[in-house]
Amino acid sequence: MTENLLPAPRAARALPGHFELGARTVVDGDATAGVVRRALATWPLAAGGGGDIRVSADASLPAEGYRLQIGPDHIQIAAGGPAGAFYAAQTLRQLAPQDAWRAAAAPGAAWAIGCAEISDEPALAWRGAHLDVARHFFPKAAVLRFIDLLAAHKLNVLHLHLTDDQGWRIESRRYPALHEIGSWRPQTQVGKDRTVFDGVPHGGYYTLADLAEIHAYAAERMVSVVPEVEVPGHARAFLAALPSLAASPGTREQSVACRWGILEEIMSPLPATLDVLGELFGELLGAIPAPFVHIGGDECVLTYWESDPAIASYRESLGLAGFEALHAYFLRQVADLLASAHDARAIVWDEGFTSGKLRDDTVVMPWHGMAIGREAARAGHDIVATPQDVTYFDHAQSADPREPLNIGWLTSIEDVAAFAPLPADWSPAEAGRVIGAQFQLWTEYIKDARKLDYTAFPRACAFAEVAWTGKPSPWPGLSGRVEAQLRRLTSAGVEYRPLSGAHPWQS
Ligand code: TNX
Repeated sequence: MTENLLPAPRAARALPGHFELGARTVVDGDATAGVVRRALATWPLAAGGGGDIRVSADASLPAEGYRLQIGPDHIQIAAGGPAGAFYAAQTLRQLAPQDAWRAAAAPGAAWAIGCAEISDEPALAWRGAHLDVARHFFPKAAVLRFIDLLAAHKLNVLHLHLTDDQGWRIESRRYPALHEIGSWRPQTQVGKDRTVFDGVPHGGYYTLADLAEIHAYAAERMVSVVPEVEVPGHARAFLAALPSLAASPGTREQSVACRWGILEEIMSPLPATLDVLGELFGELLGAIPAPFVHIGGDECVLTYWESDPAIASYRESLGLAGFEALHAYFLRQVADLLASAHDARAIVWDEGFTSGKLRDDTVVMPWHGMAIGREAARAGHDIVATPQDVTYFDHAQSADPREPLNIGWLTSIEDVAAFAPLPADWSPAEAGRVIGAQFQLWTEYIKDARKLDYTAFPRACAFAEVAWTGKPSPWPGLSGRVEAQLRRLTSAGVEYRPLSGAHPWQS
């Protein structure tokens, strides 16, 4: 039923009759047909069915746009490009019975798909999900499954937060200490108490081959991977492996962090750090040839810069007024390096923008709120809307005492549905800087894939609607379509939070 599609298409009209989709259905057409054929090959099609699906490129449509005409004997897909064809296939799967979301076919009949005419395209180019694999490591299989779920929601960016104080998750052939020492910690803080630890080692990292595989798997599903390497702060794991690159050496902790929060240890901004980062980006971007690379820049305590004589005189030699300006200068250098060596654009959290002048093409993620995003947009930066009050899914889903341990606050699905990534009072020039929106999954309190399911869904369903349509989709109107999507996720085996609240075993 077209009214159960999520995200909602631009225009849809149900028609009489139905098409029978099954193993005997043939996919043909031009080069874009391959995308649809590959998608169908992963579906649990029942024996039987028939008819054909004709796919063709239509240059008058945007790359991610498509037109889907379902008749009783033929399905016609016109796609702006491979992404459009892929999204047409996702829509088709949502129009099938919920068993279409299983991994293999239960014995049964071909799927009856109601005849319809749909024309669709996204409002926002960047429809992202951020996953912190540093605080807790998520094995490759969990990441691949997450990519499948993003693609099913027509989301197209996976921002992987690969490094932080508590873990470095990237193999380095040049500096193996990074994955040997930086990828694990002996124990982890228990709950919110920073003085109590569980005594259980935690760790893991992706080899460069794993990262290349994640990138390729995502690309087949029209998802771009944006790797993040945090500089210069949130770097305890990096500095545990490469202690000579720390500011104020000798005065600080020299181990992978076991507790959460803002820690003082920070990379030195001297050229030696940039040289090493340059080599590491070479390795990383060899595996993931990403056009955007996130370099963090958030929550930096600059005390160890101030107390380090070499860094203080470096700042003076550059004629920079203060250490904040040096922070911006350092981010600018990393961004220059990415641009010159890899033709990649840097992304920073908003502290990068408030600390001083960035490279003009640096993208800002305004996590402190849309007001900061607006300032960055006015200053000429592209932004991806990431305000923590609505896009931080590590916040509690409800005030119900049954909610499992979370970082606090409250971000309900209603809040997500009401989110306006293009605020009504922004000028067209300001709104034109919003390249998209993204939800965040920080994993201090998300230890495994089951809790990840619970935390991500169903808020990600509401988010997908907002990101695809570019505007709020008030909850009462959206709820029926989210319920339909949750039936599909049930078939897919996703352990989401039921709309009525946590199951006893999820609390
Ligand atoms: C702030 S958002 C952080 C993260 C934490 C998160 C928890 C940002 C750029 N920094 O390091 O995980 O809050 O919500």
